[in-house]
Amino acid sequence: MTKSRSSVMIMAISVFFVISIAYFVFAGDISAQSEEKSFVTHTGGVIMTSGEVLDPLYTSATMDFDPMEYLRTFDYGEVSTLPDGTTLREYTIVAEDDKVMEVSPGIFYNVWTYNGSVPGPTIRATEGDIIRINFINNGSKEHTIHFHGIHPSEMDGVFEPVGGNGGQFTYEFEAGPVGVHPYHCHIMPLEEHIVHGLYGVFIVDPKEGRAPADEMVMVLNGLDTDFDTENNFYAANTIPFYYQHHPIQINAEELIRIYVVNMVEFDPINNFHLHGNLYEYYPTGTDVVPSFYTDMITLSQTERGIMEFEYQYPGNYLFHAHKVEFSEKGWIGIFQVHENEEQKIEEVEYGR
Ligand SMILES: [Cu+2]
Repeated sequence: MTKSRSSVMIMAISVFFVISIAYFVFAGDISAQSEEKSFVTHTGGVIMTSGEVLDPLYTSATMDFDPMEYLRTFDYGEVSTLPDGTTLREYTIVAEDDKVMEVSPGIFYNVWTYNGSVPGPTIRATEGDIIRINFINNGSKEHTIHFHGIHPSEMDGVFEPVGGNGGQFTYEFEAGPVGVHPYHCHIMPLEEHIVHGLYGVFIVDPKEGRAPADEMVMVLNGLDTDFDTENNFYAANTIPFYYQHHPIQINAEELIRIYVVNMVEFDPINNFHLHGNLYEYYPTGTDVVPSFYTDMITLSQTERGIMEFEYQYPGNYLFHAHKVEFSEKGWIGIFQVHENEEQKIEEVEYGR
């Protein structure tokens, strides 16, 4: 009895020592997984991982594109006044097609970019302003910028391909009509040039403006990371699940305005469902009076509009594609609604 008990003890102690030694011997290898490593992509490029392959949560420090910054950034251009008093807004947009981005842990994707990001900058002007885009193509292929909206044929970015390695073209036109419009490359094969990321948002504000609001831009996009003309990931603003891991902070009793543009290719539809609320919807944003009050819109390719809503109750609310496959592959986010402090003060004073 005593003998077998002591042999069990000896065995237990031995096992403990073996595990401890194994830990000290192999611990270096385990921690090495979170260090930077070089990777060979399917196209033969050698790149470094961010070292975040064990952590699916992204932060702006570990990637080139910050969806939280993109969300509320509007580019009004270099502003000057023409002799006739018209406002001129000048932009420089550089296209490139050799960047690689880690779009999901361990998934590297060759992005084609306007000004180094997908989507490109959100260009914003007031109806009647003159837009001048100095376009430089530093890519290896021909690219253009095709704006949706009203402009002359030669400014349409279709029949004037701009050559790579420094080709230039100046697009100039009057901003209009009022609304939210996409812009994208229009070189064939079009699908390829769009899916890799050459697109962005162009907002034309009405001269009288819209009501003050917490404004944001959401581009609904898909990522075909294995080039089989089917999307493997979906997102609002490029990084799958980003706004679920990093909820968008908003206030209750405050007007929220979202400029939403669907740039998903391959799948015929996309949609936008909001939880715990409904929104006023302005298709294409061309009117200042909403067309519907709903919690669900369906959008085909480049279909877009403006959503407006206010939350009544604080808390966390999902927004996502109700095409559930898309939300399960990344197109999902959370609004974290905070109590509006001003509103709270008014409520305390009320009834005294
Ligand atoms: Cu292109």
